[in-house]
Amino acid sequence: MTAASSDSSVQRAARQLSEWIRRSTGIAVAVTTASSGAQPSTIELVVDAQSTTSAEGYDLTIGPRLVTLRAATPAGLFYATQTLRQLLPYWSEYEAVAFRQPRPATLPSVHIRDNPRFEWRGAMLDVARHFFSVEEVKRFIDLEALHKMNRLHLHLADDQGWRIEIRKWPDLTAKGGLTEVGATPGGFYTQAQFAELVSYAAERFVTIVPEIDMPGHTNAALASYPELNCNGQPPPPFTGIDVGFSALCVDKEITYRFLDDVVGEIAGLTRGPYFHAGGDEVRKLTADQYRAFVERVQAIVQAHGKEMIGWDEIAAATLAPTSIVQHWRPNAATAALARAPRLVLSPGNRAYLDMKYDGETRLGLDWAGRIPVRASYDWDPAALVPGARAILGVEAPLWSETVATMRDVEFLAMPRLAALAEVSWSPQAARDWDDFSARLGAQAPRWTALGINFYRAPEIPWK
Ligand code: TNX
Repeated sequence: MTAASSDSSVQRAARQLSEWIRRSTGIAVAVTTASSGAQPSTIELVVDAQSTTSAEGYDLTIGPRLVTLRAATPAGLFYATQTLRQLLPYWSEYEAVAFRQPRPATLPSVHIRDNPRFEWRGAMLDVARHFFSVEEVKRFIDLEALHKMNRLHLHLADDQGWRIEIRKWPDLTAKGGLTEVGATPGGFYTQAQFAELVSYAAERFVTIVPEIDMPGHTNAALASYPELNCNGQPPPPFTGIDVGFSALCVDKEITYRFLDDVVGEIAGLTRGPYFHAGGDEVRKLTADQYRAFVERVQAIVQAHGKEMIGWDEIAAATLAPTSIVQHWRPNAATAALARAPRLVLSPGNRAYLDMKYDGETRLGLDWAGRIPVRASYDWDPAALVPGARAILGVEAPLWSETVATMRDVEFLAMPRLAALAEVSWSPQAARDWDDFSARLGAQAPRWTALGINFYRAPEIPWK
């Protein structure tokens, strides 16, 4: 019997746990909301505000007669269930197996006290260069949840496509959503579909961070609405992979009415506090134009009740205390980054999931170098930007110029997503490459059961 708190997300986590147990042992475990009073043969999920763990931490105790998961918040309990999941046999991941006879599964007797190092444990999926369906994004969220990650940054607009319905500007998707890299058909999320993604993510304690990249990376918007262009002429759709050639017309007032509508509609669809305004790779504006634009957009984002996040170029502007700089250029000036009010670290040469593993990787780019699994694991976020004011955490971006299917996504993300999840969760002193690579290798049967197309990096002792 699984006794759970009546909180709906805890109930959901308990039902999922019961399902994993049924799959692995054939035993049906009832989920109740009663407090068991530590009855034997019970798995207890307890939200305990007095718990000494941090907000997202948990205690997991597996004893001879009782299993207890205890956390200060439902999020912490959710992470406890993910850890228990990993202690169950790998075949608990097979959805379509039904044992006729109950099969024993043995859990180790353990006490685990676990707390995350960083509050931002993210991944980014670029759905603009290649579009990914709602079902595919859900699968990506599942990969994050398995690794106790809690931010999904969606790159929703770029030169090649606009991927979210904006009711006041319907041509953004009617025209700007049609294509993608390689001129294959694109796509977009209706507001209802986007809301469904927000809920699906929230049920797994993942906050969606929506990004509309601006003022550059905007060809899809410029092609959809002539009036957004300085010369009133819409450019043709773009299906290549160059960057830096497009920019909104920063001197026209309509640009800011447009952005106010876009930020407003998207802010209304998200539950998290963030709006990502891009800001990278602008080659068409002067430094003064760029700074003034970022500061104006920051005010729009704040007026809609959100905190602005932007790529590291925005550090050149005057930023509000709540604004977040996302470090990406390996050679970005660290002095400017250190002044950022808050920082998320995505160094291209460590955290970019779209970099090739090595010279033999068919997918991916290599502008920031090649990133074997060890390079994605073996670094200390605290040492990256000397004097940084506040490091929120780490995010692993997956740009999709070369990535068109979920199988491609999985190949580049796994196993590096697991490595970066550990970089953002575990204290530096507890991390060791040899230990990690052995634990990583042990995931192979589970990942295979989950149908994940992971890269069997030759240096990992895969089981
Ligand atoms: C740089 S990272 C970009 C993206 C590309 C990516 C490819 C960043 C803020 N800008 O536009 O997709 O490199 O790795």
